Amino acid sequence: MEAHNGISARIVEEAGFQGIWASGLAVSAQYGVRDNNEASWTQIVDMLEFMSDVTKVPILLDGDTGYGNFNNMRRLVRKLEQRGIAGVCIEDKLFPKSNSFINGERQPLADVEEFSGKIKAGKDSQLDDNFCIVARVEALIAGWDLSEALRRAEAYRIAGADAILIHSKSSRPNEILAFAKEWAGRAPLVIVPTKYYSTPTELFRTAGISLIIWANHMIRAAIASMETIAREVQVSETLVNIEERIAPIKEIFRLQGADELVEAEKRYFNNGQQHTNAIVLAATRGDELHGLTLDRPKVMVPIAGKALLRHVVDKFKKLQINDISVVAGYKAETIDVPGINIIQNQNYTTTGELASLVTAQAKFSNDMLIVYGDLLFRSYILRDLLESVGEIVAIVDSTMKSKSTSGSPDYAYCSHPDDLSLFGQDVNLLQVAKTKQMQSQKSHGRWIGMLRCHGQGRLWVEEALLQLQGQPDFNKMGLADLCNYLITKGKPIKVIYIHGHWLDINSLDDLDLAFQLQG
Ligand code: SPV
Ligand code: MG
Repeated sequence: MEAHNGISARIVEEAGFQGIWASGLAVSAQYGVRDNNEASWTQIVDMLEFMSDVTKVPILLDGDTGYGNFNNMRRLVRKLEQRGIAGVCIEDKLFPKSNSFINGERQPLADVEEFSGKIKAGKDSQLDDNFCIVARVEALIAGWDLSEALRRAEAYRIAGADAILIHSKSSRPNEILAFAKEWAGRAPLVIVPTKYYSTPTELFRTAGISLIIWANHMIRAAIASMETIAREVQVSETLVNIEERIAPIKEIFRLQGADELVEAEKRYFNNGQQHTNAIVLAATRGDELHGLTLDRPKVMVPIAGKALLRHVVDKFKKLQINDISVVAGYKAETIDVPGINIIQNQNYTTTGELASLVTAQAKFSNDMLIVYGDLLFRSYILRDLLESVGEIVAIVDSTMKSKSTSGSPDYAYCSHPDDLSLFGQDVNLLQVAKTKQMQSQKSHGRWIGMLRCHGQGRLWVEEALLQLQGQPDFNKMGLADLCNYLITKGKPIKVIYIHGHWLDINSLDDLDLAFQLQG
């Protein structure tokens, strides 16, 4: 089957064809030029390289007349072999050739001796024994009779041609069948039934034809489709009528092998680490913001002219975290922040943070951030977290200066207080508790609602969620419960201490503070 570029070659191979015809007509046409050697031979070979890169089946180049004399032929064969092309077909006409279906009978044929020399030169140049040279006999096209066609075919066979392509422009197969009969299997026969297409293929099988080339049908299919679609969109000025009739974008990605690149990135990019993704919990209304959250969730409340969630998402994007999933619940449909993947917790009225986290489980990765959606923070906090080592790492504010009078803060009890003399030592989280503020002085700070799970950390979280889901109060549980469970199971959670520069938004007072922080 004909193909004329990388993607058509891939399509042909996928359809199950055992070989590809790199048609001179079709490759010229996709360049927008005539089939008269207007594209240079190196431009043809460049295209073949793309075709060969994306396929495994043999490609037979329609090499026209070999692009010159025996010397050009030698160089062509070497270049084709270097690009993994299986063979070349050359026709006994003169350079620059014309397509056989345009005034074929007016086209002069090559001198038999000269053309035989070209075949011999090609065969002598090939390094791979399997490389094929097909000699194409144009005698019937140019108005000569069967005996001239046979005389030429025999000369080319003796010169070393691996197969003979006998071409015909008749709408009946008679002259091809007559040739095949006389030829009597002296070498494999190849035909191009473009004009005598109504002949049953079985007839060619019984006549001993070895190979049929469907020579131009991919380019014609593409042209017909492109003409229809182009005209329709131009006239209708809309895509709505054509969308269902054309290949979806994801089909292009599939044919291009986009998935392979994603896999390769995991292996080779970013020191072999997977990219970091973020899961943002944003299902609650934020009752304490009163009228501000009547028709939108807390994360959509504007701060300094921008929805709270947009501040969070911008921080992620600034640090190249582009895979961001937001678990939404209350008024989920009002979340219109670009570049995020929204996951719905349908049961947000009766469930808590861990239930929301479970809805995002398909997005878990070996390097993921889990954060509250109502956090404002300076970028360096996120950067420090991304540079941290440890399976699970939590950010704790040891100053507690940003403590909110509203909400229910998560106080952190750690293995060591924030002490400069400890610099470089590991600090582990021992417990997170929603303590009354009076007692909070005994804690080591506030956990800000930001976790990074890395490597094993993901598995630990998955296991913990599985276990906790079996408990009757699972629907009430929050991230703090997850942390505490992990700690009791002996899974260390490392602590990075910070000193302010963040805020969670729970009340109208927090909004005022938010202006100061962002400002
Ligand atoms: C081609 O496909 O370019 C061919 C076959 O040479 S034909 O157009 O039938 O001559
Ligand atoms: Mg051709």
